[in-house]
Amino acid sequence: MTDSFFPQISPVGYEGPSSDNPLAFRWYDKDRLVLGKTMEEQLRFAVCYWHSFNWNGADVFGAGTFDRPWLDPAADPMAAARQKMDAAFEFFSKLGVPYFSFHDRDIAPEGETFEQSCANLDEMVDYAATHMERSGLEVLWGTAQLFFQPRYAAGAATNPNPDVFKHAAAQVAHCLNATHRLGGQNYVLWGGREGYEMLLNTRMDQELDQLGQFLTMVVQHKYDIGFQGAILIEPKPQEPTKHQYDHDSATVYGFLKKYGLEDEIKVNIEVNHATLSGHDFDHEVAQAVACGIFGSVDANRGDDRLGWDTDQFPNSVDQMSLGVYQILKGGGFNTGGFMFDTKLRRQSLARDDLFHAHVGAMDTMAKSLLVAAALIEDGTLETLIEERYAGWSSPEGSKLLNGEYSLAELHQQVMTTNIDPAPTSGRQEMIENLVNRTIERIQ
Ligand code: XUL
Ligand code: CO
Repeated sequence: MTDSFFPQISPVGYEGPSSDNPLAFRWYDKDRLVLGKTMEEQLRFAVCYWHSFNWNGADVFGAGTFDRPWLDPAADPMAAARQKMDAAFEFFSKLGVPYFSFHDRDIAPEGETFEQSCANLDEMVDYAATHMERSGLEVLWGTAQLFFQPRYAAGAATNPNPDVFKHAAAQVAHCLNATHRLGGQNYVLWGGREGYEMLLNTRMDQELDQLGQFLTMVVQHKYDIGFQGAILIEPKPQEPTKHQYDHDSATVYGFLKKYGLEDEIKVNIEVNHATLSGHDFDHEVAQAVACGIFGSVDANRGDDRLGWDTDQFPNSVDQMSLGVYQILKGGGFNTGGFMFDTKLRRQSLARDDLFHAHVGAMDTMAKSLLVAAALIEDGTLETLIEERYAGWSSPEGSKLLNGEYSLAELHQQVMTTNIDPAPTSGRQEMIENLVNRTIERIQ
């Protein structure tokens, strides 16, 4: 183990809403009961390894700004990977999150050959296992990084070259094994380049079949090795490619149905990917719940003025509580959780900035949980919905839904009985006021 990377920071504790301590939780009280579970069990927070420890602050216009000694290109790659892991576990433990998530290439460097890359990963998985044993941290999800290396420039599973497909399959097999070995709760596939830059050089039907076959093999492998976690696709409409096949939850559901995978794969919804696809976060959750494929959440937001994936820390209770409300209505998390796929701003280069960012994000999500739970306990929204849809619970409503009428029979019925329904109020402003009052009232 290397020396402390965050020597000035003590473990972050809960001090309540009146605390002025910037490095204390004001809302995240992990043992507080909310709807019958502790906040820790409801929220299932995870920190991501990549933006927090494997990114030096470089962007497309400028060099790295962060102090991350293990990213020094002159360092021995495996020694640097261990130093990075020591710092990461110090951070996870002091912050007090129960989970972390990783890409294979975040925790271990790629070697000269595939075999060497696998050996590096296995060695670092052993090292992670000792850190996890000591700290009690667990893996929310693992994932293979199938988008950085130039071989994946035209996609991984959807590459025009079958050898790239093979390479990606081998990498996923090894990473799924590693995730299994660390007791991961889920395995995620974000199709970083599974899409196209231009249609004129793309055989779309072929690429979709490749992706369907690839995912079928991933599911088969999960059963072969006895992995108990969920397989999740992370929808995103574009960036880095012009168009990505896993556009949003509805598109993913249609794709899963086409390849017979709808009972095997769920979605990992990212808040800003929802925004980029033209939806609200709560819409994406409700859509996934409606299709029975809700899995987990990447809780990072975008910026209203910027059209790309800024991966900012969530800081709006107004926005997040609506998403958490849909999650709770859908029964809450099972294997999923709130993962911070979040990036510091490039100028946030003090070591404690990483703590300030996560403390604020966890408090935002914790307060959003309290708001969503209060809306459920209050029951007004559910009552309004019951009343709004009451007609569908009547015998006539059931007959309609069960297909007991034909279009011609309904034509005849409306003609003879002159059904002439009047519109009723949707109560939108009243409902918006109720949400605002609930946010004000929370303590
Ligand atoms: C990219 C993104 C990824 C996935 C994991 O937009 O969200 O970090 O979460 O590959
Ligand atoms: Co993500």
